Amino acid sequence: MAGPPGDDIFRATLAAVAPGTPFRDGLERILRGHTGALIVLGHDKVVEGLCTGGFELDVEFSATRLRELAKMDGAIVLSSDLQRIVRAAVHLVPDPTVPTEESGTRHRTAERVAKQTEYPVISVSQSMHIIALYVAGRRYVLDGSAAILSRANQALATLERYKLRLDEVAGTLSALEIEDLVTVRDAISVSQRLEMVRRIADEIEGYVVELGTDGRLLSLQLEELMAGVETERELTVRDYLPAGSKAGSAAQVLSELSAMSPTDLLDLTVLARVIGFSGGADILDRQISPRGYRMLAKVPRLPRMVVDRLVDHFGTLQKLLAAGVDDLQAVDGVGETRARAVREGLSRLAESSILE
Ligand code: 3AT
Ligand code: 3AT
Ligand code: MN
Repeated sequence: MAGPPGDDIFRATLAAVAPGTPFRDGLERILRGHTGALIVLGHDKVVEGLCTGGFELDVEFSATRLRELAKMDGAIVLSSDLQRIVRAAVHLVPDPTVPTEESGTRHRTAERVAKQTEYPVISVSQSMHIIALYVAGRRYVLDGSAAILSRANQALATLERYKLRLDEVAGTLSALEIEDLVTVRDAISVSQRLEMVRRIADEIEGYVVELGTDGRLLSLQLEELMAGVETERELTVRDYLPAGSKAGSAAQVLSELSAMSPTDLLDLTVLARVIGFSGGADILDRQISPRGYRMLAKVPRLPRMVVDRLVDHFGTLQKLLAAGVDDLQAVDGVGETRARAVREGLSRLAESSILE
């Protein structure tokens, strides 16, 4: 999923130090023992060039070893796969011109080494009693699971609210699609809500990573709320992407949607342009017709490839709704049984949508 550069390494590091990992166990031991630590999560020539003093170890990583070695002054250097402790009691000498906003020598060193080597660096502060992670240009304090869970549960409540609203606008869109009364506003409102849901879910995904073994329940709840959302996000764009638009392919539009600023995302006119609609102030009131991807995806047991072929053949949802079993069979991969299933599926969807 799209995100700022460095997001991948940030999340990967959070996962490596999440509750339930030996690494986190070691950090908690250091915190409880009231010693500090400075740990470099990777080793190469650049790191080696910053190391003076201390001693070479090259032993297998373990939580207790980490804690014992942290009792000494200096830094601990781990192998890049985090499986081995390469050096300990090292005095790190990073380039002093690398900017840092920290004050204590440990934290200044941590920030500089992270920037200079591009490996994540962890500091455990003896005086402030916190674990901080320096990675991809940012400083991130690792909280306890209780604090993260309370933030995560707030985000989950927001997701539930957003999801309810999404279900409302998506239901309205389905009803309008059946009657062929869709305007640009109706269609992109659904895309907007889908994107908002995706963003908050992505935030929760970050908490799941950070929580490690303490995030299992949260992960299940997230999965349940997000079932089918990603597909719907794609199909809505494919249904309405203007033919030959400058906006590019559906995949391009989707990645642009995820890159929009929160303010732009709230502005339906801006959103309409991103999806490829052009025109003046009345752009939102223009009538449009869906191709039928989103509706066909609701027909049970219809393979994606067949959905694509049906849309290629008929072109619009209205033509699909008007097609008889014989017409449907003209499409590759659609025999009589499947044609009946499509016919019945669409009729059922039409009835239930109008009743809403
Ligand atoms: P002690 O015998 O423990 O006092 P030490 O040589 O073991 O001395 P530490 O690594 O424990 O030294 O560092 C103690 C403090 O000295 C930490 C920091 O506040 C200060 N310090 C160390 N090196 C520098 C430096 N280059 N610039 C400023 N302060 C420094
Ligand atoms: P605390 O919040 O007190 O833990 P600090 O940033 O105030 O951290 P200090 O100056 O008190 O840091 O130094 C504490 C220890 O940090 C001393 C030494 O063991 C380690 N340390 C500091 N600078 C370096 C360095 N350049 N290389 C390796 N270890 C260092
Ligand atoms: Mn200090």
